[in-house]
Amino acid sequence: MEEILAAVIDRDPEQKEFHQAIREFLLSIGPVVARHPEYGQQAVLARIVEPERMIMFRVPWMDDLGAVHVNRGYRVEMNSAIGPYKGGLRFHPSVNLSIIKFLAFEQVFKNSLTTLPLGGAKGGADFDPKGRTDAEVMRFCQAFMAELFRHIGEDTDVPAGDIGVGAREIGYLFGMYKKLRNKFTGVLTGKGLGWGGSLIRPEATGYGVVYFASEMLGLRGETMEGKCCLLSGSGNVAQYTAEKMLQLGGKVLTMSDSSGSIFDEDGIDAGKLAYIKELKNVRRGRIREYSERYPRSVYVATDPALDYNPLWLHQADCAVPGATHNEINVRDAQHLVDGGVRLVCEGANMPATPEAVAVFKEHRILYGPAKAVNAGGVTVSGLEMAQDSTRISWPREEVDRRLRLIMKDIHRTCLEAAAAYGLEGDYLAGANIAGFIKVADAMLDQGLV
Ligand code: NDP
Ligand code: 2IT
Repeated sequence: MEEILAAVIDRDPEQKEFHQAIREFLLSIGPVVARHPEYGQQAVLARIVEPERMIMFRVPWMDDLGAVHVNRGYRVEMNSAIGPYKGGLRFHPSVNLSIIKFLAFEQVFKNSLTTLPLGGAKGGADFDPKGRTDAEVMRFCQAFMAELFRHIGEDTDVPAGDIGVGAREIGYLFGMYKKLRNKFTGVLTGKGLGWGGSLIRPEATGYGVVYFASEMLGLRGETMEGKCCLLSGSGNVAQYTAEKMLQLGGKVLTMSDSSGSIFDEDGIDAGKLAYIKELKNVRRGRIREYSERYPRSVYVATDPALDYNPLWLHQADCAVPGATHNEINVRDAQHLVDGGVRLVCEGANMPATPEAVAVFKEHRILYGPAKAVNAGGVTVSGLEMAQDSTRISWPREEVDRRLRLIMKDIHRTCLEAAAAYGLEGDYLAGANIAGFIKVADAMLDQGLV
């Protein structure tokens, strides 16, 4: 394990997020490799940490004033052992190769857990959609797809949304792909309902988070009913996590964006959530406006000088980070423990630092890792692909039923895989082990390719 990690670091010394994801994964996988010498003989680990293909490209585009901008586009095709490459696209100024590689790596094992035939990939660009007009976003998406189209396809690589890529961007990307290829296929997921999208896909990640959390609570004879929850983010994942929590009788106290967070002691109810959806998805405004609309709530602006996030200071039963990676550090984790939180479910990818995860473990917090907890999004993407290829669309209830069954299955699989290695109740180890074994066995079956 140490040799593999050292080689990864040596090869790309600056890719900190990628190292973090690999380190966490290798810590869980040690006992599996010890029990399966064939993995070592066939260098499965050395192969699995190296992307099958990395594409980086120039994205030149023109803003509304006629100025030319140049962004960098990425697609990291990590592993196709169990299916075509699959994973989201992120448009955010922080995007770099390290972040895309960590996300692609996590996606491999997440997709493996879904029970569907999906390989792992991730892509995006260091483009900031914030403050851009629809016309500018359209031109950027078209320029991005003008290169990406030659690398993807419904049986090759199927991108979807992630941070900064939602229904609007998927529409523009799909339109350009269709024009260039002269083919109407399920090459992207998260499409509009009238043109090949699946019901429940917008809701899927957030709903899946709460289905998973409910399974965890269920083992202790508890439900979401009456639970107070801290949520971060106010995008796709956070909105639908909140919606399902409310439906199951939970109380949502906080949400945030990169500028700050709101705390509403009365709870963010269905009406207030509808306001947030309109604010974020239609007006593309800031969460600060919530506190102006609902003056009993409190807004706290992000302070870069603080080494903790005030959002995690509030007392609650559950916490769901739903914004971005490393948003919970060791201090935040301690604040959550001190505030009475007993369950942490990761909506975002790698939102807790390794030190924060150690705090959860030490205090025996029920901790659900991202690659299991947030797998509902890509699960319904897989169901969208199935519907596209058969040209049939399933009713809402059918997609939701399948999503719920798969989240239940992932929960059970994590526990069983952990128990098989004497790590009872360790969801993190279980997710890594179960996700890995399926991919590793497929790689062995298929030889050195
Ligand atoms: P959105 O773009 O819809 O929302 C992202 C939210 O997180 C926004 O509120 C945004 O605030 C906030 N945010 C983003 N970056 C930062 C940052 N650096 N610091 C503080 N806040 C930040 O994205 P999603 O909801 O789709 O994604 C959220 C997380 O969930 C990501 O980690 C993503 O990888 C993960 N995920 C998404 C899935 C999906 O299906 N969409 C599936 C599984 C995981 P602001 O508007 O100010 O930028
Ligand atoms: O991180 C993720 O799982 C996603 N952004 C969703 C990927 C997908 O292909 O639906």
